[in-house]
Parts: sequence; structure tokens; C-alpha cells
Amino acid sequence: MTGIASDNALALGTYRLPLDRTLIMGVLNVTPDSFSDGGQHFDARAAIEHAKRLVNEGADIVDVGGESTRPGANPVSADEEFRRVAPVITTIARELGVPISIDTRKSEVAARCIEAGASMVNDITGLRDDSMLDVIRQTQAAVAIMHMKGTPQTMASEAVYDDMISEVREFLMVQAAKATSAGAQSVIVDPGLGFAKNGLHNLTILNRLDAFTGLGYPLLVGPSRKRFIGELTGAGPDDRVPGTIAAVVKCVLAGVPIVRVHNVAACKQAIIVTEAIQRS
Ligand code: HH2
Repeated sequence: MTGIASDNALALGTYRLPLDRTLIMGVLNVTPDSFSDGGQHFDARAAIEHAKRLVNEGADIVDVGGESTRPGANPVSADEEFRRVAPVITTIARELGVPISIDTRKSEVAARCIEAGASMVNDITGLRDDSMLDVIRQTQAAVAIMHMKGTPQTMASEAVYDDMISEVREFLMVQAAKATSAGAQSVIVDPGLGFAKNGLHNLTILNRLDAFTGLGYPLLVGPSRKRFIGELTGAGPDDRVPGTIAAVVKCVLAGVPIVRVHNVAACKQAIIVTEAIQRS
């Protein structure tokens, strides 16, 4: 598999994460307005405490974000975004012994966060901005390439496809090849649940994960607390953990190597049990 060490491990900076079980990327939003946990860890101290909790509960990677991507969220400048995440990244890097990814679409923020200790860029715009590719070229950082169309402000109206699975696959393959040529340490792909996808698109992706696990790059899937769970069940963001677990179990059964979730302890337990059943 591309970008994977011969020992079947995911290389993130100096870390090597074994790919023989589903890894957990724990979400840490240092924002006042994220759709499900906005404001909860907005000051650096609360964010660092939450990072510790994510790691204690079993997160293999901590994904730090300083700008919400929900439609209607307030845009923030690169300086403000970096100011929010910088102390959190430096402290996690120094104290927690876990690889850090920076969830940003701004190349300037990505570059500064890599310098501060992040080893992966999680780009929800999938390297559509050439300056982000330049940062990967310069730093050789790992990258997670997510599919979306338009921007968080316009994506709802862009959830229109002739053949959604093929279009998403094609985008991920083209962008992943660019990242590989740029020298990214590892390249991860993500179909982008909830980003320019309607409820049926999200369910179709989860039902057709085989279309993405076969691309030759480790797959990342982020169902956590997303709107499609609310549309199916009527649950608000805080009450969507059971629906999230259902999606995570489907990911494990489909052989997805990385899931991005807010509720690490609950999802970890579901992953352990699902994997044990599969092995038995
Ligand atoms: N989803 C969100 C943000 N970043 N990155 C990847 N690779 N995949 C995802 O599915 C994904 C992502 C949205 O969730 P959240 O971070 O909780 O919300 P917000 O963008 O409002 O901060």
C-alpha cells in the first residue's frame, strides 16, 4: 500500500501505527462553533485536558482543528486559527506521546502547525489549493485527503452527482497521486461523509466502503455525530453516539483502518468487540 512502511504500519512523523487493527483519530475542536462540540474546549487548558482524555481512552492520533467547517460557521484568519491551536499542539507533542494531525484547509496554518509538532495535515479540501501541496513538498508531512465539493458554505447545494462513488474515487486517486509525488510521508484518503453529500450519499458510502478500501491508500472515515444520523433518528448531535457506533462497526467490518470520532471510549469498545468477533 502506498506510503505504508513494509512492516504494515502507518508512518506519522516518528510514530509507526500498526495497521492490523482499526485506529482511532480522536477529534479535538478548539473552536467556539463546531457543530457538535463547539465551545467545549475553546480555551487551551480545557483543550489540553480533553486531548489527555482522548489519549487515555485510546485515541491513536489526535486531530486538532481551529476552524469549524460546518455551514454557516464564522470564517477565521490564519493567525487566529493558529493562535487557537498552537499551545495545544506544542503541549500534546511534548507531553502525550501521540501523533497529531492538524485539521486545516489553510497552507499557512498547516506549515506553522507542522513546525509546532504536528506530523499530518488533515485537509478537508483534499489538496485543491496548490500552496497546500507546496507545504507537503517542503515538509514531507503525512496528509489526509478528504473529498468535498465547493466550500463548507456552498457544499450543501453541491451534493449532486451522476455517479457519486466513481466521482469521489476519481478525485481521491488523482489527489493522492499528487501527494505521493510531492513526497508525503504517508497518504490517507477519506470520502468525506457530510461534505457535499446528502443523507443517501452518506449511507451509500458506508454501504460501499469496498470502493474506497481498494484504492491502495489507507482509508479514513469520519461518521461521528454527523447530520445523517440525526436525519435517520431525530437525535441531536450529543445524542448521536449510538448511531456513530453503528457506522464505526460497519467501518471495522469493511476493513477501514482509521475512523475519526469524538467519543473515543465508546467507539474503542465497539471496535475491540467487533474485531474480536471477526477473529474468533
Ligand atoms: N469531518 C469534520 C471535520 N474534519 N476531516 C476528515 N478527514 N474527515 C471528516 O469526516 C471530517 C474532517 C466535521 O466534524 P467536526 O470536526 O466535529 O466539526 P466542525 O468542522 O464543525 O469543527
